[in-house]
Amino acid sequence: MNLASKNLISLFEFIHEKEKGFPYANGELSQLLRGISLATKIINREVRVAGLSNILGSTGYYNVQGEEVKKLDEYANEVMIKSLNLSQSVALMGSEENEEVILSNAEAKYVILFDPLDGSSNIDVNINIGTIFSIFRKVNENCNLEDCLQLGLKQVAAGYVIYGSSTMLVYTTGAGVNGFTLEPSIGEYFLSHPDIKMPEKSNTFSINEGNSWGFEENLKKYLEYIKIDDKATKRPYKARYVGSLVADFHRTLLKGGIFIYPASKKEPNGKLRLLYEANPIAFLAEQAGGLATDGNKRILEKQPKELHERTPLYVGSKQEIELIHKFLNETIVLQ
Ligand code: AHM
Ligand code: MG
Repeated sequence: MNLASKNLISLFEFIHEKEKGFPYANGELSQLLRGISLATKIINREVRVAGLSNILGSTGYYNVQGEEVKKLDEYANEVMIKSLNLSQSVALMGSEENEEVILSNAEAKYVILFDPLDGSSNIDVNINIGTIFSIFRKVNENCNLEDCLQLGLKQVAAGYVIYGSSTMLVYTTGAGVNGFTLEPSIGEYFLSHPDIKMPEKSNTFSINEGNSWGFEENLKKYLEYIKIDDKATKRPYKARYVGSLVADFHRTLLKGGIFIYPASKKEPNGKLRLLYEANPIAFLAEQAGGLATDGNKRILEKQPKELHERTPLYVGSKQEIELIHKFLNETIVLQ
């Protein structure tokens, strides 16, 4: 890459410009995003050599030097926590890997929730994985769990990093969605996907259909409908399912379509977590012109009750979510 010949905008230049428009901005949010950026570059480095560095395997195993080998998701969690502590910009953290909230800098004004390495079952088979984060302003001076249990609507920023064929950081602060690609040789994220808009309609669907025996009847009817051959409505739809939320959502964000992780007999509340999976993904989807619901209610309006609460998730192109809701509400009856 010839850096000198291009008009490149780094993540930090971009954040700096953005934060000028932020009410109460004092650089703390920039500092927080810097913390995430640093952590994800370190995680990226380990992900890229995962097969070589002997870092894969179960916790408690020892490598040839006799050092304890950590699973990559636990490593990613430690890196996120250390980096965010160093940034001094969060009062409280909640992680998929920690049962309880983690106190950081009591003076800081932000709360962060994150899944340090999502899709971890895909690590061993070299398929895309990611880090997801959701940021709130704290509401209590003595920050506690309640500060994490805010409506998704109150998020001040959210995003993810996808460790894919390239590494990208995609985030929103409520004024559109922007994507940055990591230039690995110099370790900097550059703006590569400005103002991302999700196509309003697209005939791609993404769901683990292996669980369909336990889906509600209306969802089964929808799945039947989208597989019927009909040129006018671009059916049958194309099936795409990676099994990493970040990867399935990233494709849906750029190309459109629908991603569903529904409630089922096996998982009555779905599988995905409201606070650090569904909420940030829903914020990004809406900011890009898409929609996100739990099949009934808008995700961003769900009142969380627990840190690790699960929710069904229907997210994607506006018209695709509207279509599936017609099935779920039984206003379409399949002929
Ligand atoms: P994880 O946080 O333990 O990695 O689990 C979440 C992942 C999501 O990335 C993905 O959408 C989903 O689980 C896939 O689940 P399934 O294997 O049931 O289809
Ligand atoms: Mg996860």
